[in-house]
Amino acid sequence: MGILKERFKAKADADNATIKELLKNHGTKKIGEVTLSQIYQGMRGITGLVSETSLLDAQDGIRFRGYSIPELQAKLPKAPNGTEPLPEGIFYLMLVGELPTEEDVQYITSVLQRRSHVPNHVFSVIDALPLSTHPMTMFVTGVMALQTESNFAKAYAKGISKKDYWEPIMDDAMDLIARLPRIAAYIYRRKYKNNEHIEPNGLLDWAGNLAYMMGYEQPGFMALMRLYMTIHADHEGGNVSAHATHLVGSALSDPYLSYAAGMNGLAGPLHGLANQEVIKWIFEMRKELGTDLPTKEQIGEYVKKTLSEGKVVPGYGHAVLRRTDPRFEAQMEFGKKHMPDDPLVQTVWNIYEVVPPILKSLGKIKNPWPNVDAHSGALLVHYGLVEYEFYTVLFAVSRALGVLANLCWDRALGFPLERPKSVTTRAVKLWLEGKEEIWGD
Ligand code: HAX
Repeated sequence: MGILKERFKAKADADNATIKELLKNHGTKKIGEVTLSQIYQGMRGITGLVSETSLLDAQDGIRFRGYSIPELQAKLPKAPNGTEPLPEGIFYLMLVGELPTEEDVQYITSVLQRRSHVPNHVFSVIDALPLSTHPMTMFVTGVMALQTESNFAKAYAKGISKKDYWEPIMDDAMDLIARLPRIAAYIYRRKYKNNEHIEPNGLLDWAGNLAYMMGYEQPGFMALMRLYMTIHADHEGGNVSAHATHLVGSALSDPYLSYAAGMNGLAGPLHGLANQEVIKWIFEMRKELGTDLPTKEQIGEYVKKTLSEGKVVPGYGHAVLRRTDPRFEAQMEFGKKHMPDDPLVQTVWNIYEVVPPILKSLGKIKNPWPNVDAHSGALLVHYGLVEYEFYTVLFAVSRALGVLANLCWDRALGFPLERPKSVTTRAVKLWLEGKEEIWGD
């Protein structure tokens, strides 16, 4: 057993004991009440999941094991001469619950390098798809093809004991994380770079190697990838991608199946696909207005037009946050440092000044502030990554760190099959008339 597994097991044993005690003493305590509006409106605010890796506060933003994004930028180990945290570090933090040392992060990098081989059939499966296929469809198809490699599926077929599930789950999680950059870069080069591929560079860290295999060797882009992969990794348990991965995993579907399910959710425009929608929307605005740097007045008119057509302003709003997303702020800082004069980045900042008051004035939007997706594309375009349909694949590679760390915890803590109760409107009406027995079983 490697050091990562040893540390994880020690923490899991301690946490299992804590949870047992907690449930013994407080298991019947109520944590909230559920209203009829909540069950009809996307279960907002219903506490119904445990997700150990991060916690989202409406005002504070995301905290990973208690650490905010600025704290992590300061405290997580960086690449040699690098300025941004290495995402291997946030994975360690989510998995083990403690900040990693430089050596811990180097260890994760080397484990991921060792596990990164992608079998040929995965590329053949991707190659069988038409070139016009959306990159997220190619990506999830590649992940599904990789499922042949699942340690957990094989161990389960052989009859592994429930108490040992976590170990092959962790092996699958590490293998999958190690292999995703290769799959993502393969899709990028196949679709956009004449099918000319770049072999991995065994000396680079996980995010640096992704940049390298995609064909982006500029130090600025590598730094951006490290930041990007760190800040997109997790956003507590209830968002669509995290929740779907956790839900499917609760049926003991292996990590490949569970992660693919989650990423199908990330591919929706109200979730991760919003990053492509933002740049598409800005490009369309620039085309329509005939300028690369629209004025605030022009942006305001364009926003009103978007709303009048019954569409959302992509990159704005959030189901939980009630402030500017700290992940937006981290990217804004990166922009100020590396490309303050870029007209597209400046347009993103102008949109930030214009959109919130307009959304507020509608009176129905709970959060008029930008989310993570409002900024990411403009930074990528700056380095030449203009193929915006690919952006959600980058998000998916990063999100693997959080949702797969969570799957390890789900199995280590023995969480059961997830199965909430649903109702029909007929049953609700009868219940309101006082006929409660109609709920069924
Ligand atoms: N533009 C226009 N209208 C918006 C809006 C926006 N950006 N955000 C919310 N609204 C509307 C909703 O559509 C809803 O309208 P109706 O009552 O007419 O249906 C109303 O305002 C109330 O919505 P809400 O309660 O404030 O927001 P929700 O929790 O229902 O939805 C969303 C949260 C993120 C889905 C929403 O804000 C949205 O569609 N934003 C644009 C898409 C986007 O940026 N998604 C990425 C979110 C972050 C993420 O997951 N990244 O991966």
